[in-house]
Formats: sequence, structure tokens, C-alpha cells
Amino acid sequence: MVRFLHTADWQLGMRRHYLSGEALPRYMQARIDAVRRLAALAREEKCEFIVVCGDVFESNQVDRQTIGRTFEALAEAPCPVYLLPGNHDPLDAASLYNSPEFLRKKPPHVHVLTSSEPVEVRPGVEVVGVPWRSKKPRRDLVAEVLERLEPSDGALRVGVAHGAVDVLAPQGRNPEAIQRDAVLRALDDGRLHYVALGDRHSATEVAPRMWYSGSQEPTDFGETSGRVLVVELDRDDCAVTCEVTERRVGQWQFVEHAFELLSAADLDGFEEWLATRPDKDRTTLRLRLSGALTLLLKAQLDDVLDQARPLFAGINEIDDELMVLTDELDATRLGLTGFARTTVEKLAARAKTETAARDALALLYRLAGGAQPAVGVPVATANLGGAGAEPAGSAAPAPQTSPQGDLLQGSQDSADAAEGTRDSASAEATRDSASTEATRASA
Ligand SMILES: [Mn+2]
Repeated sequence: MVRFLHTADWQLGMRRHYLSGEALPRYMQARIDAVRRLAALAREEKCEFIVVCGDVFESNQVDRQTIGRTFEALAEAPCPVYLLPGNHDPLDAASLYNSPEFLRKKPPHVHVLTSSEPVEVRPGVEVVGVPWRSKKPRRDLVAEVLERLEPSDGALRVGVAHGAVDVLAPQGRNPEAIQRDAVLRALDDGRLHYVALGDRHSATEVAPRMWYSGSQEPTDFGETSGRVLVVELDRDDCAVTCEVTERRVGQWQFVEHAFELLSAADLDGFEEWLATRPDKDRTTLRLRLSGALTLLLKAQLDDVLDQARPLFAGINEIDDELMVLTDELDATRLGLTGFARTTVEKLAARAKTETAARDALALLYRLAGGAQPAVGVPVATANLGGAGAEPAGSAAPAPQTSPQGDLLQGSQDSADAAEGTRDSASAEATRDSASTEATRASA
């Protein structure tokens, strides 16, 4: 029996443009800290070795600090660590693995799989690596190695490879794709007993004894990452047994979420969702915002985002499907007169077609006090000053009579809010129903 740790795609030195300035160095350090945690896990789980299945580094040009700190983190590992060159860090003429900095700092228990000769970890256990030698090999490196590989002489043997498996990337012809069937034949006839893969950043079972571990911290939205695999492999006279356990080592989250915003209640739900995210400073959000908001609510949305932004590692909102309803009613509510009022009217006319005018208008609303924190404060009394004193019936055409208002149920809610008909209790009620909706949306 042998137990080992399967990990991959550390991509140390990686940058992400959507992380805020202060978050980027923390994120880069977090990828190294996760390596420290997985090394400690190897100790706790009494693993005999660790395989890192390619893309250990983001590129062959990472700085000295990244290399040095990686080795510091790996000092925690109680066992041999095998690094595989992948497509990000291939074993080419410029390889980091042959650089003086790497060779000088490399601790003795860290090994680079530079060939496909079986490497003995200890008697009865071998590792066979399939290193990348260029970024575009244009052939299935794994099949090539397997063709030449003899069945092991009694040893349990772990293949270590990197790349997309053909059955998981069927669209388009990828000459580098790993042919799953060739691997399954090798698992079947005893040339290999487990195949540890890297490249796909989500932990994935391709077939029994053929897994992607995913990356140790997320690299993008939509991944099942932040894990490593503890693999226990055994063999008796007739069968190989394998138990794979996913363990979490990552601490960051990349969360993508869609919201349809049509009303003040929707906005409350959105704000509540933001407020209840755990570990905000280690979370980056991609928010897909759709729906339609009055200019007033759009200004409040901007304020909600503005308040949340410093708390999160990054917020990236995609709002090209969010419509902003501009009408004269909105213009009068701020109580602006003279030049300012004329400007609002001009912008409102252009805002129907121009994003820049829309944003300028929303900003003007915020600056004029049109958007305030909504928590527990009735919107109308908080923001609208003199406008709130107008009799409800005398204000310009109500939104529900506008063409958009007929189509969009949200206009009535926002009109109610603006007219001051919401008290604290009803605000609570709408927030409750909004969070129910949010819960449903996230389920
Ligand atoms: Mn890769």
C-alpha cells in the first residue's frame, strides 16, 4: 500500500487583472501559503510523496522571490516532492528548472521529472513523468510514452502528466490532447496503476484511477478548485484498489452570480447578498446585473457597490443588460433648479442611448444626495428632501403610465419607495422576500 498527495497547477507567480491593487500581492502569497498547507497535510496524512502535475510556475520567467518562497513552503513537506514541467513552465531552452537560481535553491527532497524513465520513490513504488518540452508539442505526449513503457516489475506505478483529455475537450481538434483510451489500456495491463493529471483547474475524476486534482487555489470563476487529492493505492493478487479523498487547502473564492434588478426590493436583496458573503477580503466577485432600474435606484446601486468595493478582493460587474429608466419625474425629485436642472434634462435625453450620459446622470444623482445607504432607512425620507413634500398626485407622470412602466413590474415598487409609502416594517418585509428570492437564485 502507498499513500501520496496529488496536486497540480500551482501557477505560482500568477497575476489576475480583476483583483484590486492591494489584493493582488495577497493572492499571489495565498497560492504559496496553500502549498505550505498541503505540505503540512502530507505530513498529517502520512503521505510518502507528493506529485505536482505541471504548471507549477506561471511561466519560465517568474521572479526570484517566487522561487525562493516556493522552496521555503516546500520545506514543510516530510517526503519527496516531484515537480512536472507543464505548458506554462516547459522544459525548453529557457526553462526555469535549469536556471542557476532554481538549481541553487532547490532543496534535496524536491525533484524535477525531466524524463519519462520510471523513478523509484522507494522499493515497490515508482513515478513516471511526462514532461512538456515546449508550449506546443502538437502530439499526445502521454500516448507516446505509454507505447514504450513496459509493465512494472511488481511496483505500484503512478503516471504524472499534464494536458487536456480528449473526452473532456471534444470541440475542435487538439493534437496535444491526451487520449483517454490509451491511458485506460495502460491502467488495465499494469503499465500504470494511477494517472495523476494536471491542467484542468477543477478536481475531476476522468475514470477510476485517472484524476485531475485541480489547482490549490482558484484561478478563475466557475472552478471546483482549492483542493488536493490524498490517494491511497493498493494491490493484492488480482486487483488494484484505489481510494481518492479530496481535501481543501485553498482559502480564496472566485464567485460569479447573476442578479435581475427591477425594484427597490431587488436592490435590498442584492445588498443583503453582498453583506452576507464570508471572507470578503479573499473573495473576488463577478456580478452579472440585468433588469431595469430607475435612475434613482441605479444611483443607489452604484452606492451599494461603492460601499462594498473596499471590503472585497475584487468586484467586477457586467451590467450591459441593465437598463436605466430615465424620466422627468426623476429630474424633479432632486429639487434641482436652474442650470443643474437643465443639465439633468439634457443628460436624461441623451441617457436613453448613451452610456456615458447615463453614468454622468447617475453620478450627478449620487452627488446631489440621490443615493443613500438603504439599510433600515426609508428611502424617500432619507434622500428626497423637498421633493418628498409634493403631493403624490401632482408629481409628473407616474412610472406605471410610461411605456416601460407597463412592461416592468419594478417601476411600481420604486415609485412607492420614492413617494415615501414604505415604512420600516414594509422595508423589512420586502428585504425578507428579496433574500428568499436571492436564496432561490443561488440554489
Ligand atoms: Mn496547463
